[in-house]
Amino acid sequence: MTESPKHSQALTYWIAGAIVAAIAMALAAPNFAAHFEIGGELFLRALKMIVVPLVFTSVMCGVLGMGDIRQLGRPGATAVGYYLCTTVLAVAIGLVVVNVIRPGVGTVDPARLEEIAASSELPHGEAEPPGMGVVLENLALMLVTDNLFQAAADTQLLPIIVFTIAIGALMTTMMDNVRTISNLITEANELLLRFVMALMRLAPLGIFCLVTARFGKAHAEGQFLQELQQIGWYFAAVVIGLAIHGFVVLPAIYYLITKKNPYHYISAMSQALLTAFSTASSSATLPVTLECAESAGVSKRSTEFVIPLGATINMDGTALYEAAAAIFIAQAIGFELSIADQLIVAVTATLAAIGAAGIPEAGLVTMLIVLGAVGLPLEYLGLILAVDWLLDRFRTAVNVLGDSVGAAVVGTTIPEPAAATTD
Ligand code: DAS
Repeated sequence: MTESPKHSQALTYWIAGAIVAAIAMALAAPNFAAHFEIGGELFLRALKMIVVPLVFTSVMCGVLGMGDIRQLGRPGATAVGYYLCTTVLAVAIGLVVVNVIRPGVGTVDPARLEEIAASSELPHGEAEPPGMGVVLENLALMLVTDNLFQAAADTQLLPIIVFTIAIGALMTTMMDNVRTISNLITEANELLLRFVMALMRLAPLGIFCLVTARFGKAHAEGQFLQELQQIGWYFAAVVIGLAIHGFVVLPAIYYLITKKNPYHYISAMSQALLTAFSTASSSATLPVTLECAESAGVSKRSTEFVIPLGATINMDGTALYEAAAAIFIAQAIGFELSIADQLIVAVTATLAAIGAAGIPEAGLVTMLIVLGAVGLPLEYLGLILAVDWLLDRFRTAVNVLGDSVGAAVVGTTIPEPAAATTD
């Protein structure tokens, strides 16, 4: 399913223009911007509403498209290997950037620290590290749900994907008996992608409302710019790290594997990246990511399988941010972290990012695991709250870019289906 490149490019320009106009409106009339909240919420809900059925039909089509589940081994291993490598690289970039720039050293006023600690509702004092075993156990439990309908209601995509792969694998062993179901799922997938294309025609308006309302709210509160004076170097360090990963590391991996121009691919994914920035949600952006990756020529059998999985467990931007933020907090409160501590931060940031949901500010929640793992007092999470809503948008865009590059990389391991014979 692909749109005309010309139409798609025009839509991308409209979306980019809508974001610029929205930020201008939010700065010019922050209180008036609040009126657009309902429009943004309606667009966000329309995107979210189809995520669960689209993930089910896409992953199922991806598995059935392999023909034989044993065909899934190589792409599956490539996907997992790619996810781990890029997430570890992202964490390493986060650690290096924040240790070089040292944004927390001597920059935060001690009185401000006391104020943050006093106002925090989080448990005070050194957190009891949850232990690697507990973290791994919780990740394992995320793979299987005890109630599929509850998982769907809560948009818990990982157990839905695991269930779909299991059922799809079973179906590939009895295709003659399930041909009708298979055709039904394929047609439903086409229908849902058609819905996404129709919904994206409203994207400029929906994204304008979303961004205007959120930026207007931040500007009206006045806290963002005030905080930025205190922790501007932290904000800059994370954005620099995300830019290195998003515009250097991921394109390099894309080029090394596909031998194609990575920046053409990033341009083809721009609607998904702009949607990710506007919604701050990988899950809500998932329908657009699927549509853009297919339009960009990535094998459908790869996009259907890799992008939903990636949107759930592959979050490079979040991993980079969690590692950098933990080191920043330690610097700001004068908490000495040894090399061993920083390695623990690296490992837990990788695992915490895998466990983070594709929803707004999910990384802030799983950040507690990283802080707890090295005994950092949780109450100082308040140091980074005021700017997190904007950093979240940048890291979500990097998460989506990482998923998109992953689909292209895995696509090189999936043989194209044999062309239908015409005789
Ligand atoms: N907003 C999350 C996402 O949707 C990322 C994060 O919170 O770190 O990917």
